Order: sequence, then C-alpha cells, then structure tokens
Amino acid sequence: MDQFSEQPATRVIEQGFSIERKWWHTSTVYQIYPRSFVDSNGDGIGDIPGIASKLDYLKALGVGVIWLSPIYASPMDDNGYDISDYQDIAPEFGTLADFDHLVAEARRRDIGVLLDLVVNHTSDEHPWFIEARKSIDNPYRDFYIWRRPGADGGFPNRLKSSFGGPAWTLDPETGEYYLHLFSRRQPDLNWENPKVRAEIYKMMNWWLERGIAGFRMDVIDYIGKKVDQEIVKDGPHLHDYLQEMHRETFGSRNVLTVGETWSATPGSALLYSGKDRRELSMIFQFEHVTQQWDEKFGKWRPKPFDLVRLKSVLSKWQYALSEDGWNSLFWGNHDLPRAVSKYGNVTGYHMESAKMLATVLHLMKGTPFIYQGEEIGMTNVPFTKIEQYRDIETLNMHRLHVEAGYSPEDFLRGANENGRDNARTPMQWSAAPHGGFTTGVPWIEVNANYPKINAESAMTDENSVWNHYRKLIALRKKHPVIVYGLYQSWLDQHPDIFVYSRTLKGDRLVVMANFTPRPISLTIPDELQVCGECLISNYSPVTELCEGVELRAYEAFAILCKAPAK
Ligand code: TEU
Ligand code: CA
Repeated sequence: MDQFSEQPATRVIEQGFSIERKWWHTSTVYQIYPRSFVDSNGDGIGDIPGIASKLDYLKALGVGVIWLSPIYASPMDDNGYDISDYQDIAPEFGTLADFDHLVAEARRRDIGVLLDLVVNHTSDEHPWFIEARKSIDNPYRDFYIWRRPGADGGFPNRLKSSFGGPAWTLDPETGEYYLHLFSRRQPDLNWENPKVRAEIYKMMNWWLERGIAGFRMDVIDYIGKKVDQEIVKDGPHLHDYLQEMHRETFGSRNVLTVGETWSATPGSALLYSGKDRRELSMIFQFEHVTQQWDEKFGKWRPKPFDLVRLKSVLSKWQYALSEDGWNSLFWGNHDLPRAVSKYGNVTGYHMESAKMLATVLHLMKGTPFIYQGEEIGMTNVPFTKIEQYRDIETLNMHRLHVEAGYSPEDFLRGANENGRDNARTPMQWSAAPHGGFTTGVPWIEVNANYPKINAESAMTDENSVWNHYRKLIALRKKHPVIVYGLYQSWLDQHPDIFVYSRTLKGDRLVVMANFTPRPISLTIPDELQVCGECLISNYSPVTELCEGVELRAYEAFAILCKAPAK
C-alpha cells in the first residue's frame, strides 16, 4: 500500500436515512448572464429574445432549469445587480412580453426559469431611495439604513464595501450617511422594516404568478444585518426573515430556491436547507473558492493550487449534508474565474481537464450548476490593460491598489486569474465574428480563442466537452446512486488524485480523477477493487479496478458496480 492509501476510520458506507424526493434533485441548472449570452438585435448586448433562440441548444444539453442573472430595470452600475424597478425588464434586455414568451417556450421544453432575487439592496435610482433621500421624515426614509456621522464627524462605523472603501456615503441633503455594502449606487434595504419585507414578498409573488421555477437569492445572508454591532452576515433575524419569506411567498409552491451565502458553514447550511426548516432548497457555499484566497489581499493574490485542501473542503460539505439539507455543486458563476483555467490546464490538456472537472463535480451528491460557456470549456480572458475590464469591482479595486502604492502589474495578474470579467466575456457560439454573439460591437471583448472554442464545433464533435456534459446530465437522471448515494472520499492525502465512491442499496459508483498532467500510478484500496460498467471516461473506458491503476494526464472515469440482482 503506498503512503497515500491508509484510510481514516471507516465511515458508514450505507445509510438508512430517508429523504423526500424533489424534482430538482435530478435536475441540472444552467446559469445565463444575459448581457453576454446572445445579442439578437445587434446592439452588442445580450438580450431575452437571444436567450429564447437558444432553448433548443439548452434542451439538447439536457438542463432542466435556467437561472438568469438580473434582467430588471437598472442603471447597470453593477450590470443589473442594482435594480431600479423589480417589476419591469431593462429595455436593453427586452420587455415583459419577451420574458413571458421565454418562460412559456422554456416550459414547453421542460425547462424552468429561475430569477435572480436581489433584495439586500436596490439601485440608488429606485423610487424608494429617491423618496427616502428627500428628507429625514420621508415615509420611505427607513426603507434604507441611515446613520448620523460618527463622534469624529466621519463615518458612522468601520463597515467596508465589497467593492472597496467605506460602506457609508454621506447624503448632503440630510447630513446623514447611508449604508451600501457594495457600490455607493447600491443602498442596502432595511430588512428590520416590516414594510420593506411586505413589498419584497408582494413582488416575489408577482413573479411566481408569472410561472417562474424559483429564485437564486443574491447575498441573502446579509439581510439579517445588525449595523450598529457591525454584524453584516448571518445576523440574528436572518432565519426569521427566511422562514417568513417561505410562508409569505414560495413555501406552498414546488419551486427551487438557492441562497448565495458566502458566509455559510456546514452547520449553518443545515439551517438554510434542512428538511424541517421551511427556508430554502439549498445554498451556494464558497469555501472551495475562498480557501485559495490570500488572507490580506483576497482573490487578488491567489494561493497556489492545492488539491488536498480542495478535496477536504468538497468532502466536508458532502459529509455535512449527507443526511439532511442539500448541496449545490458548482465550479463557476458570473463572479468567478473559468473552471478550466482555475482548476484545469488550458495549455496542454484543455479538453481532458475540462471533462475531468465536470466528471468530479457532476457525480457528487447535490444539484449541479453549469455556468454559461463552461460546457464548451471556455477559458479566462488574457486582458493586458485595465481599460479592457468592465466590472465595477475590478475597476474600483485596481484604483485602490494603485492609490495604495501596489504595483498595477501585480493587480492585473490577480485580475487575470480571478477577476469577474473572466466569466463575463460573451458566449462563444461559432467561429463567426465576435464568436457569433453579436453582429454589432460587443459590450466587452470576446475571448480571442472563439474560433477554436465554440458551441457549434463542440456539438458536432462526439468527444467534445459539450457532449461530456450532456452525458453527465443524462447519467444523473438515470442512476439514483448519483442522486442519493452516500458519499465517501478515499486517499484523502493524495496530492494528485481525487477518489470518491457513492453507494446506494448495494450499488457502488467509484469516481477517480487525476488533477495533474503526469501519469499517476496508485494502489487501489480493497473496498474500491470493483468491476462494472464504465459510466463515463475522458479517455478509453475503464471497467475494473484491481490492485493497481495508472491514471493518464487529467484522466477521470466512473465505474458503476451494480448490486447483484435479487
Ligand atoms: O455577489 C456577492 C459578492 O459578495 C461577490 O461580489 C463577491 O464578494 C465577489 O465577487 C468576490 O470577488 C453578488 C452577485 O453575485 C454579484 O455579481 C454582485 O456584484 C453582488 O452580489 C452585489 O449584488
Ligand atoms: Ca441586444
């Protein structure tokens, strides 16, 4: 046995727990960043009719849900995460009629539409804020969070914005500061005000009545904030509000709700998604993302990749929610770098590593989320100048880094690796100009590798990343062991190989993946010496695991050993 194969105390490898089956247990969700998906009218900005034109593409991939990043009226300070009218569509994206048409056409293809619920804050152009800032006694004043200047005449306290600088901006009209945990044009709503909550629930029901399949909830762990104690995340009333929201809106409907909760821990995850909690279906936790961030500089100075650390986080979450609650599974989204650039190898083993990452993620327990372009192996974009960037977070942080005397080159290296615009360059549909995204001038440059990496060529190539995702999505619908099987990790300390098994009623699935460009030989633990059907592989099929195996560069496969027929 080599030094990596000693095992921790054997965990239970079967389980007797019961779980109420939900439709989204076997679904895969596809996230669309509308601004960058398809531009149907040549103005260089993606739009809703463009999304509708790709429903057959999404159906062919096999996804059951599409999550749209915000499409509401917005001045687009944060590309729509700053909403000025929750019940109208931004004109650059289309109209409510376009949206209703999209929902109907999606449903005809058994695809549900999730909307992005951004209710921690609004835009400063929302009528509520326009009213609130008029006077201290305006009826809408305490829809937001205002404070007098601090004792020194400065900021009320030390709270900071995620986009750099203080979380307070002075409103000269009334001499008070208002809170904004993101840009100064995204004032935080005051969730302690029952009128705010009632308005939000009314709006949510209005959208549910239009037939949506649920909500993704933006920074929902912030809504319980206690500003005067400088508590932002996970505040004391957070779960009271979520249980009230459940009662007042989606609780009686068979819809999917997923909370974005950067502060979540395995313990709090059960508070959000436990079966008796009546809160959310699941959450996005980000520990597998932040485990690689620098303590001081965050994502702008990423640490070197460490598979043991990544495996331990992913396994911890699998174990934490193995008997209650439900995991979301994702590598990327509109805020994160491209998965194959972050965790794979785009120089020598682009396709192999993209398929390996998909295999590892999609055969775990939880609902997989695919970020647009991930299914064709889209990569980070090698911008060389800050002027090529569009994201307010990157632009603000670049300015602050340079003002603080840090090197602009160092910052650009961080932005190249972890900047949010890596995920926001337009979807690459074909080798046509601008990747077939637009006939106009795109709002952000298309990645120059679109002639090589695009959906059109991927769909016609049986061995493409796209077809690998299509197979994985289909496998989840076919095999209950993938959906409900008990997760067990193996060889936890191995620095190069990720191995886990899933077991359900005697069926055993073994998943193995090499995260390196080197061939790796390893001894197979007795419990994993199986033979069976190779469900998927990024090389030639592997149907049995005897004492030893050699995994080729980024090789990944899954073997299903069925229980003996009764
Ligand atoms: O993101 C929340 C959030 O905290 C991220 O901005 C994160 O801090 C950052 O990307 C890490 O580098 C949500 C949305 O996903 C994001 O697009 C919005 O900008 C933000 O909230 C404000 O609505
Ligand atoms: Ca357009």
